[in-house]
Formats: sequence, structure tokens, C-alpha cells
Amino acid sequence: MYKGKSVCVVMPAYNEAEGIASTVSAFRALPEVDEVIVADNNSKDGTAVLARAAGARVVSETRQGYGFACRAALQAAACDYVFISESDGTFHAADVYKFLAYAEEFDVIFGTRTSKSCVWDGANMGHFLRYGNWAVAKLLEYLHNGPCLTDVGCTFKFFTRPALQSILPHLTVGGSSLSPQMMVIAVRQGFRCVEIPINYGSRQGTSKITGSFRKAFLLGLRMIAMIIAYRFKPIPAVPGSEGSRRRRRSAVAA
Ligand SMILES: Nc1nc2c(ncn2[C@@H]2O[C@H](COP(=O)(O)OP(=O)(O)OP(=O)(O)O)[C@@H](O)[C@H]2O)c(=O)[nH]1
Ligand SMILES: [Mg+2]
Repeated sequence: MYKGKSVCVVMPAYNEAEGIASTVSAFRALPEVDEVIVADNNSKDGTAVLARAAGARVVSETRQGYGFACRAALQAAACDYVFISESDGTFHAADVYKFLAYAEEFDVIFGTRTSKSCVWDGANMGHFLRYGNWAVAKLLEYLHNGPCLTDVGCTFKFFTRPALQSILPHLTVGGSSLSPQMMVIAVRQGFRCVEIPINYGSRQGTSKITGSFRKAFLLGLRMIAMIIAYRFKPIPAVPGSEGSRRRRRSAVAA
């Protein structure tokens, strides 16, 4: 609980036996975190058993893919404040407090791993990934009138329950471009969004997405195509959101 709000952390997991137990335990060790939910994505290495033993609630997602697993994890969350993170030990559990510091002021908070001073030795964040994430985030910011965005691939994010309930039905990506889809929908629905720098460390276990230059490059292209395509899709601001108020103010002014 944090100031009367229940808090849960959800994470997708695909063959993360090496890091799952320590990752779950680190989040569970925070007194504010009420529940950790792991969406096991057909792991063959005992990830689900290890997650359960470490105290997580495990849900299964059989459709293979980062997006499918994240959406299953988010669907299972019933807390007031919902974090999404990763099960490979790359993020620091204590950074939950950085998000919570903004939780009363914002509906959706995105982490960014592109601040050099927060990137630890051994983290998979070389020049290509850092500037690539930054450039695609700037495209998203510009085309969708977002707040300052510098990392389109950071998978540590925070949602208030009403925002998550509104965003979830719009999520369609089953693969690795889910992160920018969540960002586009949150911004376009008019939720109060902000981005904050968080620590990014080395991963436990083997990388499945951005460990290879080719995979990361192709993923970047898919993200760009999606961000551009969404520019032409109508996504009305949710009534009562900051975006709808902004629009109403300009309508009154006109
Ligand atoms: N790639 C992939 N990841 C999945 C899948 N299902 C769940 N995941 C989880 O999604 C997260 C993202 O995959 P990672 O391999 O960490 O990819 P990444 O974060 O881009 O790269 P790293 O720098 O190695 O961490 C991990 O926690 C996976 O366990 C899946 O089908 N494919
Ligand atoms: Mg990772």
C-alpha cells in the first residue's frame, strides 16, 4: 500500500529461470508492493515454479510474444497502482519510489534508460540502442504531441488503474512493439504522462530481443511504422482527462 492505494508489479517472463526469483523477491521486499504477478509465456526452464516459490502470482499466456505476455499480466492486475517491469533483473526494484513520487500528479509514468548516468556497467545500452530509442521517442513525441520522451523501448512503466483500464482495450500488439503502442495510446487518450530516468543494469539470463543488432534494428523499423500509422488513427481523448480539458479550453477560446 502507498498512501492508501494498493500497488502491484507485473512482469512477462519467457525462460527467465536465472533471474526470476531474485527479481520477484526484490519487488516483494518493498513494503509498498502488495502483489507481484508473473505472466509465464511457455517457459521450458521452470520459470513459473521459481516465480511461485519466490511469492509471485503466476498467470499463463500461451500465445508467444512479449506483447501477449504483458497484456495478460496487465489484465490480471487489480490494484490501484500498477507497475510493469521485466523479469531479468535489469531494473532496480527501489526505482518504484521514483515513480511513486509522481503518482499523485500523473496517470501514466514512463521510465527512460537513456540518461547515461543511470546506465550501469554491463547494461545492454550501447550507442545504437541509446540514440535509436531516443530518435524514435522524439518521433512519437512530435507526431502525437507528447511530453518530453527519450526512450521508446523502456519496459518499466506505471499506470493508475483508471488509465490502465482505458488503455488496455486498445492494445493489439503481441510482439515487442507493445511499449510504444502503450505510450501512443496513453498520450492520445489525454492522460497526464511524464517520463523519468531510471537505473538500467545488466541482465541475468539470455537476451531475447535487443541482444542482436539485426533484431533491434528491425524492431525499430516496426516501431516507427506503427507510430506513423497511429498519427492517422482517431483516438479520442478520454472525458475528464487532461487532453480533453485542453481541447475544451481551446474550443472555448475559439
Ligand atoms: N522476447 C520475448 N520476451 C518475452 C516473451 N515472453 C515474455 N518475454 C519477456 O519480456 C522481456 C523482454 O525480453 P528481453 O530478452 O529482456 O529483451 P530486452 O529487454 O529487449 O533485451 P535485454 O537487454 O537482453 O534485457 C523479458 O523479461 C522476457 O522474459 C517472448 O515471447 N519473447
Ligand atoms: Mg530485458
